[in-house]
Amino acid sequence: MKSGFVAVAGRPNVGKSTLVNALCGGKVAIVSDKPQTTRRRIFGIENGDDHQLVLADLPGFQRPLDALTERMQHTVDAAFEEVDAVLFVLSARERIGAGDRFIASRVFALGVPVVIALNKVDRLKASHIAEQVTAAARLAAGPDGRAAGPRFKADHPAADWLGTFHALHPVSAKTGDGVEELRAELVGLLPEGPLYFPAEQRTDLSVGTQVSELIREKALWLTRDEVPHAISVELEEIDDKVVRAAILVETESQKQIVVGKGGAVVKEIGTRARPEIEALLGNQVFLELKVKVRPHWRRDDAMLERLGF
Ligand SMILES: Nc1nc2c(ncn2[C@@H]2O[C@H](COP(=O)(O)OP(=O)(O)O)[C@@H](O)[C@H]2O)c(=O)[nH]1
Ligand SMILES: [Mg+2]
Repeated sequence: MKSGFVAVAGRPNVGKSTLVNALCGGKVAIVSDKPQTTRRRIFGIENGDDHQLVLADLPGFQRPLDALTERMQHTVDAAFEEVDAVLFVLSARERIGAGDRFIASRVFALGVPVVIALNKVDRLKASHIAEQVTAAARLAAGPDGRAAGPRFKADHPAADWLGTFHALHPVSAKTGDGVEELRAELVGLLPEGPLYFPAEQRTDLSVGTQVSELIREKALWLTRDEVPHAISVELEEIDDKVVRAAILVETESQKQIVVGKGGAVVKEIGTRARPEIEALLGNQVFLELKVKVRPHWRRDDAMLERLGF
């Protein structure tokens, strides 16, 4: 049995969560076009006959601005302490630049193999993909052109690895192109080990947290500017018939946006979330959503504890 943990690193919006879902063969992490969609560490678990691959989807590296982002950054630092490999995700659709180099400097210093996934190659010209592969490979070299010095745990199965990154895979998390090969690559890096989670489990999040996250995902897609950052979801009741949840925002004007004209926005959030919640729970539910103002919840330690951060 091979088993182990792979941390997923990369700039916001490069498709880390989408890729974790694709690698796990089902939705474990919510996805949106807004930064800071991923607020907590989520394990996506992929089980094979001979392996268990645990992917840690993470908030992006960021400068802490408030109690929430400070907790998020602490989660990221802790997650990188004990991993067997890192999956470093880049977007082929954007210029590979300073933000990627900053993350490269962190992941190449960890001393574990780094697999680069060049994501979003769907509908891109082959010549453009080739250029981006070259730019991605260059990330492994320091400013003086020398390799960015990986240190290796001597007893690691890939200890004879000589390059600066272990492998580079062009993929599309959206279409699934290249995902199978990437999964095999990651599994190949895992050491012999036990089952860390029951073999039928696909994530470590509780059902309640998964439900809250699905509601938050729909709210993120339907709002913009500063509103997505201010949204959190608190589950108030869940049983086999009813799900009651509060969408928390920080100000009265944000509340108006999330409620919408005549309640249209919050109604749409419910309409989009309910089928996915029902699929998760395996039965039909009555979904009741309220929008509540909780000033400064992002700075409120007691509130953050309640929300599970
Ligand atoms: N075209 C394309 N879009 C993608 C792909 N993977 C992710 N996306 C989109 O990129 C955005 C950010 O995705 P997400 O997984 O939340 O990124 P994260 O912040 O790195 O976790 C979403 O709008 C996704 O639908 C891909 O392979 N191709
Ligand atoms: Mg994410």
